[in-house]
Parts: sequence; structure tokens; C-alpha cells
Amino acid sequence: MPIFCYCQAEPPGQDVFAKYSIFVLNMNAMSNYISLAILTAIVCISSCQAPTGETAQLNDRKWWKEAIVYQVYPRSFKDSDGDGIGDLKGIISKLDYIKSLGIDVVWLNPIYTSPNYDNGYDISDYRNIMTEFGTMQDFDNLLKGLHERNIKLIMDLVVNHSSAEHEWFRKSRSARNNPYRNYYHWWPAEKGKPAPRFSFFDVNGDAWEYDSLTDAYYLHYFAEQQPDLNWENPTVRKEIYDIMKFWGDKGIDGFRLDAFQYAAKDTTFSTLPLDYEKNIAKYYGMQPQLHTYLQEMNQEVLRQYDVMTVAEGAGSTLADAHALVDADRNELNMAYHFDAIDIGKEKGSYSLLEFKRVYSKWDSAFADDGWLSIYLANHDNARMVSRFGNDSEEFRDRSSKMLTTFIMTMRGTPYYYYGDELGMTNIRFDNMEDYRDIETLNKFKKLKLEGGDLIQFKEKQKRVARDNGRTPFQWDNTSSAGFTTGTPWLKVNPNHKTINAEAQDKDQNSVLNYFRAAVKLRKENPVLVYGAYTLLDKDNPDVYAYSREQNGEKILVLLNFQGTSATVNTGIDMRNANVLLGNYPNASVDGKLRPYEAVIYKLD
Ligand code: TEU
Repeated sequence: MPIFCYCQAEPPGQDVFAKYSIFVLNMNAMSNYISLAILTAIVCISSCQAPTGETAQLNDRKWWKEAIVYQVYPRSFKDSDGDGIGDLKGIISKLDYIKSLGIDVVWLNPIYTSPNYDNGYDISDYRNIMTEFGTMQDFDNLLKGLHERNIKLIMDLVVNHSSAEHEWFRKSRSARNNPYRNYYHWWPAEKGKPAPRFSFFDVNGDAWEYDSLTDAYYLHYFAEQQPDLNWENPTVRKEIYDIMKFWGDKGIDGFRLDAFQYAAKDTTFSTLPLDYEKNIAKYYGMQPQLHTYLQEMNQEVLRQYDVMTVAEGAGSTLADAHALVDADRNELNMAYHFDAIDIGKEKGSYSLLEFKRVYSKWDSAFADDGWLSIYLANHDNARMVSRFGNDSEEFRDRSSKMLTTFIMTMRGTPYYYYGDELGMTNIRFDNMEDYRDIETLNKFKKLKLEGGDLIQFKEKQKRVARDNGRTPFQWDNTSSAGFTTGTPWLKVNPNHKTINAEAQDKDQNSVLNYFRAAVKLRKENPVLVYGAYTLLDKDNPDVYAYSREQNGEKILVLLNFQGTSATVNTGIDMRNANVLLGNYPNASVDGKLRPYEAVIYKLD
């Protein structure tokens, strides 16, 4: 007798009818039906179990999971008016180039009105465009140009703090009884100095700034010009939701939430344990009410638009990250953690085994629920080829392509940083005068005040300073790399003579065209988006090997992270392996890889 089980699956319309035929043996009537009912229930429950791993993810397809995000740092992309600073008209003039990359989302770093103490991450007017970058009309033209090319736009939402020049803060600091006072975190001086709070950018590392105007301290986790907004104040939250709706109504496609893990505060500002700075995400981040605010934001704003959301920072535990992005939380779509990007920042602390361990840990933790972003660089980090590859003349090309292969074959949404598609490298300034970044400059001042080792500091900045990742885009080999006709706000890397888009565009074997091929391959193979990830040969110190599998389709990825030949033992029969993409002509098919060799195989 056939039995039907009805299982409601998500998304609706893909209901599963499990049909089972059960044959009833000769037992007495009553016990027959009881045991039959129990049996049916067991069968049905097992067939209705929520699908796991790639099936779960495959059942929950979303455009932002299948997207490839290209991060444009507007200050350094293309200058259209010769003032040496990139701008919106400059980006508009390069939209066909961006389209040629095959990516489908652009993330723009902040373009709002700002005094630029932290390059736009100190906003003084959230509904206006920074003068150097252009006008609101330029923004509307940019958005239109992107959408005409089927490219979505996500904006940077910097609301953990504002600029100290924002009208809100001007009013807030003007008097203790000003209606805007509670828009920020103030501590009246008569209560004594508040408990210490570390600041990422403050010259004294002190997040409490004394303000004589009202004899009180205000909180700033970043620079003193970036006072933290008081998210505990519902009026502040309403202001921010209205700002998000302003941009949502303009038709943008998403928000990247800057430093948002720190937005909710424990306003008792009690004394923290001695070494709290070593785990700042734990003590500053993920305060319980953060989730209340995100669910409120989702209710008030996000669900009214077809937008994607990504949080910068995912707390200090996997559970923290899940709480931000799991589908049933109704908070955000994804978050990016710092566990991997921080590997190797301390000299000699880099190891491929640690790199593999971290990425595999996060992948398996998010195999069934939630979703991850995959990145190796952004505006807060040095260039990926200089950090995780090898930017010597001999290996820059191969290792750039190898790292691109990694980003485009991992599960999660790839975030790819402007210029990495050319293999742009660190600039490694010798002189502090060449730096423009508040983080590097203030840390240098702080170290000087403390009598620290300035030479060692300068050496370290050549490896990790943010300005290494912010040098102007290298369009061609002319004096300022085709970025500007004026004096660039930050020096152009002299290696633009050989590393530039114009040269690489016409060279089929260039890093640029390899990037285009890798993007195309990911777009044509959903297994690279949703497929199960399996780490292979995990203790191999030189090669990162993994497979991606979905509905019987299997892809193998081999990446040699060394400048020497290496062997990998995947235990997979390579005789049926078809090469889909490789960064060497006639890719290896025997597990013996050349320096920085990368190969993607389809396994039959
Ligand atoms: O960065 C937040 C953050 O966590 C920083 O500590 C960041 O990781 C650090 O700068 C790394 O060196 C965000 C933005 O991405 C960054 O550009 C801003 O400077 C910062 O917030 C303040 O808005």
C-alpha cells in the first residue's frame, strides 16, 4: 500500500513528495494500524529532515550568494577633474572596464560628505556626496550606469560613529541639555575619568576624549574625529533607518555595515579585564542588544528592499557569526570575519596549515546555515599578492592568479579588491611622509610618544599598512598611471610601468584575463558557489587542495602556495580529471605542481 509524505520545503513551490511503498505483514488489525501509523511517521520524519550542506544551501538560492563583489575604493580608482583624487565621474568613465570583469556587484567605500580624517569613514552628512567625489547627480548617473550594465551597487553604511563635524555632534557637544546630547556617549567629568577604553586610532590609544565645553568625556573607538553614536537611543536608530531608506529609495542594492559589531554598547562602561585589548571583538563587540537593533533594522528597512547586507566583523566566536547571518535570525545576509585576513600580520606568523585550518573551520561551520564572504584583501589591508602570494618579478603573475583561483572556488560570496585583478603590489613606503592613513600615522605618533622602535614599525608598515592597498589604480604606464592628470593624493606605485590594465587587457595570459576567466568559470558552475567543500591532504604544508561537490558534479582545486615545486596527495584518480582552468600552460595532471601552480579540474 503506497504511503505519501508531504514535506513543506523552503523556498515554497519545491515541495517534496516522498513516496514509499510499505508492505503490511499478517498481524491482528488493531496492532497492524498502530504499528503502521508509527512506521509511517518514522518514514515521513526521516524524509522530511531539513536538507543539510549543499542541499540546504541549494534550496536557499539567493542572488547575493551567487554574486561576485568588486570593491572600488573611490579615492583611488579614477580621477576625472585632475585634483588628484578619484571621483564618481571617474568611475562612470570606467564602467565598461568594470563590466568587462564579469562581476555583478560593486561595493563602494564611503562617498558621503566627510572632512576625511579617515578617508570618508567619518561622515558629516549622510544624505550628501563628498565634494571631492562629485554631486548627487553624479551618483544618480553612476547608479544608472551600473544598473544598465546589470551591475548592482552596495553602499558603505558607517553608523557605529559619525564625524565630529556632523551637525548632530556639533549640537550634542554644545550643551549637556541639548536634545542631541544623547546621540553620543558622554561621561560627565565630575564622575571622574571613565573606565579605560582602547581606541584603534587615537594617538594615546584612549577612546575617551575630554571636552572642556561641557566638562565631559565622549567615546570614540576610532579617532577622536569619529565619536561613537548612541545606538541605545531609539531616536538615533530612527535617524539611521531614515537615511538607509533615503538610499534604498534611490535604488541601491545593499549595505556594507562598517564596524557594526561595535555599535551596541554596555553603557555602564564598567572596568574591563586587564588584557581586554587582545580580544577587542569579545569585549567591544556583539553586545546582546545588537541583535535587537538588527532585527529592528531588518523590520524597518531591509525587508522593504531587495538588498544584500554584509557586516564588517563577525564577533569573536562562530556562534556570534551565526547569530548575525543565519536565515531564521532576520538580521543580515553575511558577515566577514578577520580570522584569516589577520594570519601572518605578525612577522613570521604565516603558515599555510593555519590558513587552511581557518578557512575550513569557517566553511564547515556555515555549511548548513548562514553564508560567508570570501576575501583576501580590502581597503584595510595590504595587497593580497604581497601578503599571501609572492610579488617578486618572477612569481607575481603566477601567485596572483593562484590567489584569484582560491577566491573564485571557495563557498561563499567572493569580495575582490580593485587592482588585485592586475596583481597590484604593496608600495612599501620608506618615508613616513608618504603615508596618508590616520591608522599608520597615529600609531607612529603613539609609538614615538612611548619611545618605541620606529624602525621596526616602519618595516612592519611596509608589509601591513592600509595605504599599501590604497595606491591609485594602474590604468596605463603614463606618469600617474592614467589615474589623474594632477598630483595623486597618494603616490602611484612605480611598478605601474609594467603592471597596468592597458598592457594586460590585450595579453591573453595576463593576470587580468585570468581573473576574467576565473569569474566566468564560477558563473558557469554553481557547484563552485553551493557545492560541498572537502579539504584534501590537509597536513600538506605547501599545497591547498580541496574538492567542491554537488549533485554528483565534482570539482578539484589544487593550489601551490610555495615558490618551489610541490607534490600533493589527494587520493583522487586524476586520469579522469579534465582541466577547466590553470595558471600554467599544460596544467599538471599528476599532483606534481610547479611554483604557485593553480589548477581547477572537473572530475568525471
Ligand atoms: O574598520 C573597522 C575595523 O575593525 C578596523 O579595525 C580595521 O580592521 C582596521 O582598520 C584594520 O587595520 C572599519 C573600516 O573598514 C575602516 O576603513 C575604518 O577606518 C574603520 O572602520 C572606522 O570607520
